[in-house]
Amino acid sequence: MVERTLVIVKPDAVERNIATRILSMIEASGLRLVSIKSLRLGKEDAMRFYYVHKDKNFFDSLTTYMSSGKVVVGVFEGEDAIARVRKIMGATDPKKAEEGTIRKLYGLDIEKNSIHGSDSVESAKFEISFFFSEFELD
Ligand code: IDP
Ligand code: MG
Repeated sequence: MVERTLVIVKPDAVERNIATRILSMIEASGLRLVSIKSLRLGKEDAMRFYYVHKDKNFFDSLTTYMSSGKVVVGVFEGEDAIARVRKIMGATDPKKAEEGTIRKLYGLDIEKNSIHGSDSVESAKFEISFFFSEFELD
């Protein structure tokens, strides 16, 4: 199925000037970059975005971190885009991520793991519309 997925290059990676290097790895896999922008989330925005994790013990730290600096958000499209991006990202904890994945290469720790990618069709829909309006998604 042709899908769209939302990617966030997280503050740790933007700060180290490796945002486009990371996005290039996804483009190189054949997925099409539909839309892209750079912005800084407020704490409240980050809390809304990560609402599913509101009861986790890392929620406060995660949302503080995600609002600590600029992020680059992008939408990628292609056959099975959601799973393909998750595969290129690697496991949540960089220490457990496969060789050659973005998190293995660039992630600093389980929180500052350089990239977010949607995990389902439903979350992709919510996450894409969180950041992008219809006229940015042609
Ligand atoms: P995912 O990003 O691989 O889908 P999730 O479990 O959805 O992982 O967690 C969302 C984000 O929350 C992670 O990418 C990471 O930044 C942070 N996170 C997840 N687990 C932990 C943890 O145990 N400690 C600190 N931060 C965490
Ligand atoms: Mg997740």
